[in-house]
Amino acid sequence: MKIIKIVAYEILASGGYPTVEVKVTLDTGAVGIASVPYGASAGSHEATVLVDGDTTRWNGQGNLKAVANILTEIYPKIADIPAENQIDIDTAMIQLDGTPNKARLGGNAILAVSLAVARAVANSKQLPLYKYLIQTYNLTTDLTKLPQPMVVIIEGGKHADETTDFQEFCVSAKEQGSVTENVRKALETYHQLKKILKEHKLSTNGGNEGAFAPNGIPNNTDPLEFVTEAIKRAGYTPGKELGISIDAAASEFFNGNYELKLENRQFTGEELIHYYEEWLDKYSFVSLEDLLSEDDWDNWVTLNQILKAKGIKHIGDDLTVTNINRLRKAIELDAISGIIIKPNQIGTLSETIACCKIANEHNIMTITSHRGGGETNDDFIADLAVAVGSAYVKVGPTRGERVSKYNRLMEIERELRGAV
Ligand code: 2PG
Ligand code: MG
Repeated sequence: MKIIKIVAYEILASGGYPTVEVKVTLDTGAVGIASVPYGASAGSHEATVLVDGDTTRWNGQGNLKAVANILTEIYPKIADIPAENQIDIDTAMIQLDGTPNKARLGGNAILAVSLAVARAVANSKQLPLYKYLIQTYNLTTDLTKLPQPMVVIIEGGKHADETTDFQEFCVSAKEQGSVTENVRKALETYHQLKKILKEHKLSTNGGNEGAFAPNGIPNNTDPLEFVTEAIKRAGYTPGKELGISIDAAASEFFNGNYELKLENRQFTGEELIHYYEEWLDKYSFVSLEDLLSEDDWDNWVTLNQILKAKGIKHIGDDLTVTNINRLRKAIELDAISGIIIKPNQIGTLSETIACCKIANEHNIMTITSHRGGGETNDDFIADLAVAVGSAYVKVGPTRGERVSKYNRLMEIERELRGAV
């Protein structure tokens, strides 16, 4: 299959700034369209989101340079590579960029092309995207176990103003079972949470990811009480059907020390670990993500031993940034038991899947995740999560660009179970 046309342009992401969308046409007539998100609390080791810096438009956040790079540099470079040779296409783009973090052409430019090519070929072969990914990357995924919902229901940090220092409190499915049923249980919990927040005279306004961002909350621990209570009021038992996950996004409140502004407290890494330890037997945790800053390796290792003993998954996000080198280091040090997967942290589909493969080989749980800064309605990550066998998909509970991911996951479940 040959790529005969690539069109690239800016579209609007959920954060109100542009992002890149790409439309690839093959000589078979098949078309693939993909767009890429951007983070609000992006780690410093992530691939670059190339923005224009031209303050006369979009406050400098335009994506015209990335678009131009696709049309003038990337397309000519990959035009003669067969479209089904996804790894070759991704490798060619990585080499063309020539920087370690895709700073020259932009991770946004490269990833949009990478995903759109994959989708075009899947369409051409008339395969569901997840099946095409499984085939292309020789994945040995057990499709009887689908990724389960990890639903962000309270958000703070960089995702909302005047609320918690920690970025996300999630309700996570604990049982394998049906994705559709588990999405329902998690969302029933979300609706109960609204009532509980109101009872506590807290606002139920939404944050970036469509979760509640309660203004005026006095500390970072109350959300754990509220989510526990919401699970119960929805008719479930914390730790049985549903559990709690946190993403502290600690790099965002680390400035040499860890500063919890809401509580007016400063901690060293060791002190912060003690702060967290007090929670561990009190709440039904499934996983804890980025409780420490992105380069605080020693404390990550200490915390991993503590969480391992409690059977709680310890998840790297800004620590690992979907990067095989950082994942390998984390595995060697025994710093994590799970990893967040976000294609735009690394910038090509092939590198993303390589990272998932290494994680799977080392028994590191994968959680495929949306982005908090600006998402699009593209539901690629749902197919990706299914293809690589992620344990969870982490997405917000409301807003079209979030629910599109759960809807695709449920559609895949219906397809696989023969209900469509
Ligand atoms: C995270 C993500 C998504 P952001 O830290 O896990 O929830 O946030 O995209 O802002 O980095
Ligand atoms: Mg995170």
